Amino acid sequence: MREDEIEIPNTHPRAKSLRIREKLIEGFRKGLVAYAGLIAHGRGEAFDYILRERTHQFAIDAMRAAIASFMLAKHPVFSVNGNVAALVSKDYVKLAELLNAKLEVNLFYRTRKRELLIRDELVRSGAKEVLGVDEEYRTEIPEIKHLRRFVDTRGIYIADVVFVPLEDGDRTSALIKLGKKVVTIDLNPLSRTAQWASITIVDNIVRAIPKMIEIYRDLSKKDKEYLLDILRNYDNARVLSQAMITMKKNLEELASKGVFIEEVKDYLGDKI
Ligand code: PTJ
Repeated sequence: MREDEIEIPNTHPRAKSLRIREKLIEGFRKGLVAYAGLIAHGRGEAFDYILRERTHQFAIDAMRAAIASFMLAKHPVFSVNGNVAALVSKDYVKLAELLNAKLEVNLFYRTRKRELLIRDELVRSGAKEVLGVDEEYRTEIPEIKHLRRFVDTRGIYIADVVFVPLEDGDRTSALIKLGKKVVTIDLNPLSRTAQWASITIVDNIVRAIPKMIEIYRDLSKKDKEYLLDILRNYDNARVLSQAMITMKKNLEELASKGVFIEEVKDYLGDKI
């Protein structure tokens, strides 16, 4: 057990969220997660709170469009960063395998050490091949200014559909400008990535990836026309609007009650 690790009793009202946080801290301790990854997680938690930590219909619609896109793609690639490796490594590898997608380590705060640690984590999670770590296949996307411009010639470089969960805005817009389809997961519908992406899944990655595996199992029984139909009817701007409206509604509902946590109400009794 880590020196600062806490035991989270099942009865703790926020046990689920605390366990996810512990996973990320553990990933940080192992060297997978960047310092900024901890900050990014906190931002995600805040938005998830407003979503009441549930997967909403708008996220499911986006997941269906994402799976349809990956199934129809010629070169689907799943990008992996520190947070993704720490939180959902096993399911992410599994989903990539089901969809015949390549896995590529691609870091914002790139160090050789983290690249290799993340590759090892993916291999431990069942990955047979991990791109993005082999200098021989490294090339640059000049449209991207920071370290994420280095991509694998067998991966993101030739990809037609790229999965970049928990991503920064610059690379998303650059990939879009290069004509690639970009799928993201981002709890913040206002982020530049969420706004630029072709398909934005506004949900916690921890809930979204297992749900996407479930959706794949359903869509794998459908024909090509059915998948194309999902994409013809998909509108990312509508999905983003629905996410923001849901957040607004949740806040309005909670605000109308003032104190909404039952325990607090019980404690304060007639003082409120
Ligand atoms: O591992 P690296 O070096 O590639 O760096 C990864 C981070 C995440 C640090 C880097 O990509 C970064 O700085 O990202 P941003 O710009 O902070 O964006 C991350 C987005 O993910 C934010 O909009 C968060 O709200 C969102 N987010 C954080 N945790 C989750 C999440 N979305 C879904 N599920 C989460 N668990």
